[in-house]
Amino acid sequence: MERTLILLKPDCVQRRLTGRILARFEDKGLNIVAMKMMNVTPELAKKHYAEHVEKPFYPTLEEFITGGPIVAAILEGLEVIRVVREMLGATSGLKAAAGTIRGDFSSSRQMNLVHASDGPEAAKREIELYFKSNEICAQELTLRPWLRAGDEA
Ligand code: FUP
Repeated sequence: MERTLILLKPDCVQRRLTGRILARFEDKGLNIVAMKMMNVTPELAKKHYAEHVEKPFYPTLEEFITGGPIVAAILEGLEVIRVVREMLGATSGLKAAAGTIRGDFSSSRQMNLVHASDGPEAAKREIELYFKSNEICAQELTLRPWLRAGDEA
């Protein structure tokens, strides 16, 4: 079982898409094991986007991600890191395939609604950046036997 960090970014919250987008992850059968609304500070933004801090687009990216509240959550499921990235689609909403979250709801490269960890190392680092261990509510859903077969781990 794998975990990934998602951020419903300020555009998602402002456009009142939070519920609809969380519903897509719930519909898929993923487990929400932690979730909170919060503000991203410039310090947190620089840690989160460490690989982009020196890039020309970083100042507007920081302005955007700190510009309003976000909803951070940890999703759990089999191969969840890849599954969630595929559900989001390509980084730019203009390039993301129809049927993906960005393809259906975004027409922007920056305002692409949702962040998701892009690999196991990023997931570990980002989960620790946004959540303390006592904020994670590990749980086994009662409908688990109806989501996948017992031998699917
Ligand atoms: P992703 O992994 O899909 O979130 O995308 P990246 O790590 O490549 O980029 C991180 C964020 O920077 C994206 F959400 C979009 C933003 N970005 C820009 O604003 N301008 C760019 O030219 C590239 C990325």
